[in-house]
Amino acid sequence: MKPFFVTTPIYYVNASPHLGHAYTTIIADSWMRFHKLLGRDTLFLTGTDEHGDKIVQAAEKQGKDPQAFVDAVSAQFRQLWPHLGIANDRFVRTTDPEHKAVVQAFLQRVYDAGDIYFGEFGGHYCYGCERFYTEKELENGLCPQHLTKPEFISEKNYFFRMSKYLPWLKEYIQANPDFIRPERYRTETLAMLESGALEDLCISRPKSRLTWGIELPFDKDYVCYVWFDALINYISALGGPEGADFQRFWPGVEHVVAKDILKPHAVFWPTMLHAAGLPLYRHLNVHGYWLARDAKMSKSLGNVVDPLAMSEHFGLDAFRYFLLREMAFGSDASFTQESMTLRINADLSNDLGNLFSRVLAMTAKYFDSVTPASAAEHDDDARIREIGSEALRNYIQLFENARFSHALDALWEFVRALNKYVDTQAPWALFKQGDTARLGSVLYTLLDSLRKVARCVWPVMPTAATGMLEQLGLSVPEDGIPTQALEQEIDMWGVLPVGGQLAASSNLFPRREMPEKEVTPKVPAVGKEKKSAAKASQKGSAVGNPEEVESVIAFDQFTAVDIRVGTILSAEKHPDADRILKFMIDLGEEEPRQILSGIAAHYRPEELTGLQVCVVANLAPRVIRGLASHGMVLTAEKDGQLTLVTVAAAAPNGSRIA
Ligand code: ME8
Repeated sequence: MKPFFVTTPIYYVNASPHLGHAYTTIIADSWMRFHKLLGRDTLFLTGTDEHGDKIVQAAEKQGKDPQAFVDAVSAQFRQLWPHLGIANDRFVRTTDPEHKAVVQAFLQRVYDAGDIYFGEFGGHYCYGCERFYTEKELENGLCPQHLTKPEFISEKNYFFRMSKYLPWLKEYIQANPDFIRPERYRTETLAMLESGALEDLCISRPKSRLTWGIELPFDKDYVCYVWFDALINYISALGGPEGADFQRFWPGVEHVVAKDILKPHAVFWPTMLHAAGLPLYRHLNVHGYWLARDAKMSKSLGNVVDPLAMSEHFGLDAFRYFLLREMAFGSDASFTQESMTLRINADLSNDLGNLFSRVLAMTAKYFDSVTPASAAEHDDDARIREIGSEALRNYIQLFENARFSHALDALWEFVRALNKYVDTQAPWALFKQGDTARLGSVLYTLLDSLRKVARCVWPVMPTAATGMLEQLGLSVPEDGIPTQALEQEIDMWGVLPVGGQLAASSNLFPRREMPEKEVTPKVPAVGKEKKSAAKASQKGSAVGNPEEVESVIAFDQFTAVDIRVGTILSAEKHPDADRILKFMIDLGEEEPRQILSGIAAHYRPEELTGLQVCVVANLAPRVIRGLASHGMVLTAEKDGQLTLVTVAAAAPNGSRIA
């Protein structure tokens, strides 16, 4: 059986790990564990991406030198993973000397083959993406990722002849339908290739502009472009193309990434590998975004969820299960504590946990917690075994193909059928009738089935699965991996030894209380205040002035709004909307924000440059007539007259208003 090698993206160290990073890494961990259960040799790689402008700026902000800064943040990622049950075999850092050496050898190889050339170039540079965009790739003149206006930079640089390999890549993707999956991302990649927007790739940055990178082996005045450097981590962690691990693991590699980095993985990376004469990865597995408050979870929007806090609150296994089950791999999903509570209570506490504890309790009551023997065969037992075998077959097939949510759902068909089996067989009635033989068969069937379920869920919920197996009186090897491969489990029944001593009860997945509902502030529509106040007074509200009661918000609601001081760097009319001004505002961040405001009738743009204003910084971005707005400038309104809210004395940009 071929070894299985799974990778996550290497995460930027300009921000601390959040739920999005945890999701990809938990997927990779569960997938690795699943392949261990199939009996395969596995390797699981993650790491951190530590070069480039963004990192230098983040370090400067903290007054640290880049190396000290990257050491600290990389350690945060590395230290978090074991707390989330993540058992990566390797952790690669792009500042590792071994990684640098492999990147330089790769560059030299492609350079010697004639696929890197030196040329003058002018392009639209997005500092957020740290890359050049061609005119065609921009959307309304903006970077499609950050919705900001890139800067036009013209300089001499090195280029990778990517365009030479694009026709070959298109053919390869057409000939290998699941190379990029799910399908929608394959289609998106083909559309990119057909659009004609892709050109050669600029792979250097002059040291006059950036020194924090890997020096080009053929020109000491340049460093390597971060993406060219970062993608090579997947082979530098194997010791490079000449390493023994490369021979062993590379052909079976599965990359897991989110859709934000589709292009580098679906276009840059395969063409780079091909140009270096190396075989491609096996699959690119692309998932969607976790959304919070309807926007992609990201540090700049201030809507990130702390994975450690969630796993401590809900329980690690339940948290991992929720992530894999709730998001259909490939689509976006919303993260709320309500949905997590509902899912955990329904699937884990009710369907699985309650079933398991009932079966153990009945075995305790009727057989002193000793596994009973199964007597004569009954059609209902044969039927439940059929359902079980079918569910396991589907589970294995779907999990193997990165359809994690569907796989768990397929397994839960069996769990739900077992619950029905308890109800229809009614062991309590068999006990009353004194039918001990049939009672033993029913409980044996249930216990043996739950053993199967426990084995299947081990990749996702290793601690709970081990707990279940131990409560079933089975000894679990230290690494949790049983000797027979999971496929053999499909049609293998009657494995649980008769006479084993079982636990008398179990509470693996305690029920969760619904969190207090997130209250959305009720903003009364203009003209409605009086009516609602009147309603409140009719009801005889006991607390003070009814008008005040209606307008009260919780302190948390107030602090959820992130208002900051910023300086207007430029202001101009929106080209397609008379009432709107387009500002570039410095909020003390890495780059200025573009914010639109409907005050063109009240101010002339030229009088606003340099003014300090108050900005709601964590509002989800909106596109107004083709231009994006990343926040809202506060204004005061009286009788239709708008006045910008400003500060009484100069304050540092980014100061929080509270
Ligand atoms: O892009 N939902 O690093 P990065 C789901 N260094 N997944 C999310 C997410 C969200 N809201 N936010 C982040 C980089 N992720 C490069 C990668 S690889 C050679 C270089 C996850 O720190 C998801 O896996 O921005 C996404 O692709 C990755 O974090 C981006 O991490």
